[in-house]
Amino acid sequence: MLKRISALVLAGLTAMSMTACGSGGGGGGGGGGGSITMGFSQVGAESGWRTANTKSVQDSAKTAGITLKFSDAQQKQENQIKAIRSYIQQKVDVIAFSPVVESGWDTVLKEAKDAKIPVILTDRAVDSKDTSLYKTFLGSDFVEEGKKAGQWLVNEYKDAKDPVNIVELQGTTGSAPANDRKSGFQEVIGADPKFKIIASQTGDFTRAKGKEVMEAFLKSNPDIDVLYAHNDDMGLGAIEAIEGAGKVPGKDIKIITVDAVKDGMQALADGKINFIVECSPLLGPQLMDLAKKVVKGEQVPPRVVTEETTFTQEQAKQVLSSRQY
Ligand code: GYE
Repeated sequence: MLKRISALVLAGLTAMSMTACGSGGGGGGGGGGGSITMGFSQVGAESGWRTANTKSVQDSAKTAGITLKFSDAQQKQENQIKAIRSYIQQKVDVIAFSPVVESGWDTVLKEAKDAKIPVILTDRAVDSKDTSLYKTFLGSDFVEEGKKAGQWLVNEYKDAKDPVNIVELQGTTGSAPANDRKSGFQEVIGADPKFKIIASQTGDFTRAKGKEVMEAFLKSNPDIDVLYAHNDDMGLGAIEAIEGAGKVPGKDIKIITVDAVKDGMQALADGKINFIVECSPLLGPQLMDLAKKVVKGEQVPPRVVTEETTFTQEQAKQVLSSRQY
């Protein structure tokens, strides 16, 4: 008798969880009893931005009651592909990921689509022609960020007649933020031939690589006026290299970075960085809202752009104490 009752209860529960997951066209089975399971493949832990982003995703999943399966790809696409395949196998309800590079995703995204598991891109974009492979893309407009960096420079040097020698520390090769921050910046400064990018190389978005590459730049280019670093961490590494070479960051070499994480903002307030373009890592709450909607089968906008600002040294001093990340 007892056995029969528990068998019935079990059957009932299974049916419940199947309807709960089946209703959204999700994988089904991942989150029982109506709760959602999200598989999230993170890029890595390369920067202060990334750490804040991971925390935002984990905290907001908890708040939203979403079960999170999290994996760190250590900046390797093959690890992300493996993680996504394992989420497909585990039949999670929704997959979210931040693609380390833009290209090479069609096959695995097709596998998710065939398994009827909705995919959300967060933070970085893919270059897939078939936009039906994902439901939406939540994140910053990186071209716009590059343009803002360029506009500050154009304004700063508006009266200068001499050439302005710029070195650029690019983000991870092939990543959307590296591609777009470069092209947005170039578009703006390209209008005036006095702006010259005399060296440009990847620093992989890390402090250590930023320092190493800046040391090499300093050795081969005695006359650097400006450093444009695609994130704060590379800029902070470069500051160490500049100081090591006996120059004053922010004065001898003007520095523009992107992100506005606490350490970057501190260096800006201290006068070592001249201008920071904000890129918000706090994508978690919006990501969870979008996940709930796509699992329910609701329509979501194909692109959700994060709102962002810029900071001068004076502005950094004012907001530093209230910075969340
Ligand atoms: O700017 C950088 C991080 O994809 C926007 O990745 C993100 C970038 C961010 O490593 O610090």
